[in-house]
Amino acid sequence: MSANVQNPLDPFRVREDFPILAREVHPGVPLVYLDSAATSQKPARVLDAMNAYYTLQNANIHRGVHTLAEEATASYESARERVAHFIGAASAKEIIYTRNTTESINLVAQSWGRANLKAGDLVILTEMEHHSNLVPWQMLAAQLNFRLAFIPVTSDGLLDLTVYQDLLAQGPKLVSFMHMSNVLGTINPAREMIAAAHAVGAVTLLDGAQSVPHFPVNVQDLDADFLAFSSHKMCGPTGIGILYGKEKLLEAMPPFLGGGDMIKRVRLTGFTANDLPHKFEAGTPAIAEAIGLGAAVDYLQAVGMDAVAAYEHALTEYALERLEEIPGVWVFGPSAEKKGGVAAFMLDDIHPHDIAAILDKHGVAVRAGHHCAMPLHEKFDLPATARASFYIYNTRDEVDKLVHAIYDVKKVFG
Ligand code: C6P
Repeated sequence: MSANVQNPLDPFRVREDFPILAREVHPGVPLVYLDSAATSQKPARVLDAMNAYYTLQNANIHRGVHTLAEEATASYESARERVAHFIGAASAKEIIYTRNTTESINLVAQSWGRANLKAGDLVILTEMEHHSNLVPWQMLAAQLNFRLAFIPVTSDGLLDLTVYQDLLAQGPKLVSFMHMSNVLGTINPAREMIAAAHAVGAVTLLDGAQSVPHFPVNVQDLDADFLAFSSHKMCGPTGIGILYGKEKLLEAMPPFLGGGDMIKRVRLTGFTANDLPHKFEAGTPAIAEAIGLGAAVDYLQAVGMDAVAAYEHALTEYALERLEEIPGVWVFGPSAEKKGGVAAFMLDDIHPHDIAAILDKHGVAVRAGHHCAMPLHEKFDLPATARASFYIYNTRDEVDKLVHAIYDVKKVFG
């Protein structure tokens, strides 16, 4: 049940914790899972924790005084404490459970945004954002009439921070950006960008969907006002995400969704909102998923986030070296030292969907498409890319299999 603790990380020992990695995807063809940026695989300890909840504790939370309800509530809240500790939050009150990163960002837009943004205001985003950090602001801007401005992406896949400085001089109310790009792999200088935003009085939202699973992220060190991330990309289940917010900001924000659990008192004429964090958690939440997330956090902490980051960095360096050896391969984004474990690539003029379909015959799972970053692809005039993404259970041998399979794609297309 326990994580294979090690430092440095040994991927072969890690792999033993993930039952799915033992399967074949076609007869005699083992799975080479290179799609963890879309969703990670889950270790047995996460599956076991969720199964144990349903088998032994299943009850609704915060409502009953019976033993099962008390145990389920304790498990649910204990997971929140562990998530708070994992990202260095000052208190578990600052951890709001949502459904995913997307909902976390929508919560900030609909609650903080509606209360604080008005016509003529400026919100800064970047050209590399995932649709989750574009569309909620576009929807709100259309209603409230504030302006959106975008930090450009340079040809080498970095944010143009000179333009950022110019935009900051216009006095934005909010700066919302991704910590690590799900396409370019770029790791943005979050601490510096947040400090610069604070210097002009702007609030900051960091999209940590691709950072929190892959390297140590400490909200107090970064001084992030909000941080959004998803359990399913960090060894946990789908259906649960996290919004971290500084207590002072969350206290001042109106509730997002209304209903049970988010209230202290309801009269026919109105209601009094509950205390944090429950004010933002309306209705029966994803209880088993929160418990699974708690187990995922325990797992990653046992492996060690420094070890995770170091291992993935070395593997990504190796993968980029090997990919760039292949004639006709072009990898999108910056060089390895500025990049996390993502390699989005083009191969000759072969459509990425065809690449992905042939790789699948070799058991190699990659994602093909725009990866929910259409504006970024459009900027570079790319209809789509094929993307391999790495996590703690991937090995050099799997990178070699990817490379071998790409040569087969070249062969098929002559
Ligand atoms: N990116 C990918 O394959 P959700 O779907 O809400 O859990 O996460 C949204 C999201 C937000 N920001 C970034 C940087 C992301 O990478 C994602 C999810 C997946 O790249 C699915 S589109």
